[in-house]
Amino acid sequence: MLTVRVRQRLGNGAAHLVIGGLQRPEAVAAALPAHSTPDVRHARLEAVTGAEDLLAVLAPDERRALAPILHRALAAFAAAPPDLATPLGVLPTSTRPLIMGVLNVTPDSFSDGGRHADTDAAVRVGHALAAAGADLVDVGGESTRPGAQPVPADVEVARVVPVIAALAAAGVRTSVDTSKAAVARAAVEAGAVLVNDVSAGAFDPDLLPCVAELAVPYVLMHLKGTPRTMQHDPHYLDVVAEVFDHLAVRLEQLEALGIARERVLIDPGIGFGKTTAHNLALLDATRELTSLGRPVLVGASRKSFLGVLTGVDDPGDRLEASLAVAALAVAGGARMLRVHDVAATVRAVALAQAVATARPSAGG
Ligand code: PMM
Repeated sequence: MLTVRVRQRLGNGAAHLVIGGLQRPEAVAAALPAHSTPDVRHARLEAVTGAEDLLAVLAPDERRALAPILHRALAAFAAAPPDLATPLGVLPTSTRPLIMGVLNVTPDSFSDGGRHADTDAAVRVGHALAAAGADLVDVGGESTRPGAQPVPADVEVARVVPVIAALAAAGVRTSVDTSKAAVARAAVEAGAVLVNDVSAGAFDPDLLPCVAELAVPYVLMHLKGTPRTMQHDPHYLDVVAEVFDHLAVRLEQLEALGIARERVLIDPGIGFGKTTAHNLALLDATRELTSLGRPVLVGASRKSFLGVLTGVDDPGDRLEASLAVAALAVAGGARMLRVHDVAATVRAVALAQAVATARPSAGG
């Protein structure tokens, strides 16, 4: 499949582009003028060129196929993405970065007491996240930490549905963090307005058809492997190119399954089958992901690479690093942040967003 990643737009109408899926990238590189500095790496063409100059050197069929993808990517790059419609009103992704507060309803997060006590405690935390400024409370009943074992669907439903129902009844907007169709369905029926799936539909073949039917927004995240094995020596030839192309291909597949692009957020999957170097390369490329024309979600809060970089073992003590990464992601164009420390992130993001929009031409 043809993919277009914009790395940078230059003032003279040219852009630094990476094109995947060309039939003969070397021949295209040879046909471009030297000042385009064309290069082919891992079968992808990289060049600094105007759109028309690039299209002019392609064979007619490939030109026709690439033109709409290229023009869409150039228009979308660094531009404000559209808002997202949900059953509980619009998520204003066009105007500001949104905050998704993390609410893990797993035994290790709410250890003592019976089921009812767990639910009450989780609902209280959900209210606190919303009061602190979370636009969405992301409720998950299965740990996706490295090494985590899967949980049966009925157990996951029993954990998340009462919490989502109670929060929704109180007017708190929730998403469900699940890769299972049965859980997604029960959660949306209980009031969740978005399905956040770390597997890109790879763990349960029924999930994507279910999301198409439920017609709610969907987070499409990149993950290499499974949570149980993903941190066993992850390897990429070019992590940014591979994550980007994976998301581009999956967006097409989603559309074919009836999940409109307009409903999808994309997420590079920080920490999911990635080393510290991979995570940093992806964070640095946040703006490039905007070429796909969808709001970018970044979930880096408290993750272990922040501990590696700062020498902080306890995830609860990684606040400063989490805030720094949130601010950098917003500066790079991220439009949703999945975080544990909502109040502090809201303040950090307000500052980052003020800088990002200070210049009238900054594009929101
Ligand atoms: N990270 C975790 C869980 N769910 N969902 C999305 N979309 N993106 C993420 O980065 C993400 C996620 C794992 O983090 P946790 O164990 O701190 O909840």
